[in-house]
Amino acid sequence: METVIAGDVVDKSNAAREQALKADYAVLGEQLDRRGIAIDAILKKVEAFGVAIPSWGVGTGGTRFARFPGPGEPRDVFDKIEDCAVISQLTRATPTVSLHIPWDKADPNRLKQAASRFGLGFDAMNSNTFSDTVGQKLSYKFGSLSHADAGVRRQAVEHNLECIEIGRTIGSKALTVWIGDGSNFPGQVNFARAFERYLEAMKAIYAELPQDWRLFTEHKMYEPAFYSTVVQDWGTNYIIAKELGDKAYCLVDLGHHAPNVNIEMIVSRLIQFGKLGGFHFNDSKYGDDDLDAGSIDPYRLFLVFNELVDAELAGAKDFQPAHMLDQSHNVTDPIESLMLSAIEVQRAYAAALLVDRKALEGFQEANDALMATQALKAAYRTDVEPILATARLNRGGAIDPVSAYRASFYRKKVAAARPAGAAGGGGIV
Ligand code: LRH
Ligand code: MN
Ligand code: MN
Repeated sequence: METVIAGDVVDKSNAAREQALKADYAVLGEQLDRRGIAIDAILKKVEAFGVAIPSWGVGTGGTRFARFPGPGEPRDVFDKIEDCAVISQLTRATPTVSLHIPWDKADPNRLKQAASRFGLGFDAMNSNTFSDTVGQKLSYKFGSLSHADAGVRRQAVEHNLECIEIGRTIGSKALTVWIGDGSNFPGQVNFARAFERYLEAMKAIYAELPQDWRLFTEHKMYEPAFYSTVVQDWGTNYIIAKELGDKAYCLVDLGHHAPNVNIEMIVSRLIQFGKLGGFHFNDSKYGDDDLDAGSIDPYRLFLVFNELVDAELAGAKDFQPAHMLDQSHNVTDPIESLMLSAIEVQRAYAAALLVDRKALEGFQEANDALMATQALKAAYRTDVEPILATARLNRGGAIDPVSAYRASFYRKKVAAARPAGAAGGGGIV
């Protein structure tokens, strides 16, 4: 397997940190032991944990107002895969890439080859019927899968089938459908009819889904439509998954809800009824901000993972959520941001594994609200960094991925080969 960052750069970076890490791991091990937790068991679970990198995340994003390209941005999907390989090599937490079509359209066999060179696989395929591409016959300006015109709907269905076809060749096992369909004015669309048309179109896509695939539908409250959106919330999303069938699940993008919505509770409901498909992890303060995971509200991320671990330990039915990031980086090097985001997601998982669930249940039964919430806080407050860093080290990654990355001068090197401003795909969504 090929690596992008020279082995001696990682080794040198690790050598300077390994002794301190060993000591920190031993101290944490002792602390956890006193709480009846075997640190090595947690380490094993963390080592097995993975989150997918969105191909569109490795380029500099932008806002509605401007995009400020950074040096050495990926020119095409093959450069994006190489950047993802860097993230994977240093964090050992991101074994897969999630592609977006047509942004990442290329010969599927070449895509597969490019990824397997670095030991990478592919997570869910993403279709795009929220923007028009060059040469496209009909426009999505007024919608796609719910469009009033059957011809547009057919075109959008065909596009999704093409995504499945590409995915089949490259070894993906899921399709994520997010549409921008909706309206900007009261009266612009008939809510029920638009949803009916959407369901009919989705049924046509579902009918072509391979046996071992899953279909994820992603809800979002608003944007680009600012009055109404066809798939606006988890309730509508649940209806969709129920209407379509057993292979259909809901995808939760953390940034797609109204402010203050209790997302961890949505997660719990979807798990309980066997319809949680996966996540787009990111963070936000106001809307779909696509900020780095855990950068604004790390406790919320922990609470989401508290639900996931609860389900994992309880052996919940049909429970194999896809973990994916979905972020846009405007002021940081996307590789650095994505490495730290993957680690934040892993951190939330590790901390959630430390919750004393038996004690928590006892406090809940006894209506001891204070102690119940402290049971969560005790886990959340534990600094699990020595576990995360040891997991990286054991698997050949970097104890401190950002330092190793900076020491490699990767960005400077690729900037010489990748001309400025040539980046494609991944805009303001
Ligand atoms: C929509 C979204 C969806 C898209 C991605 C680029 O806001 O979250 O997942 O595919 O952004
Ligand atoms: Mn998303
Ligand atoms: Mn989004």
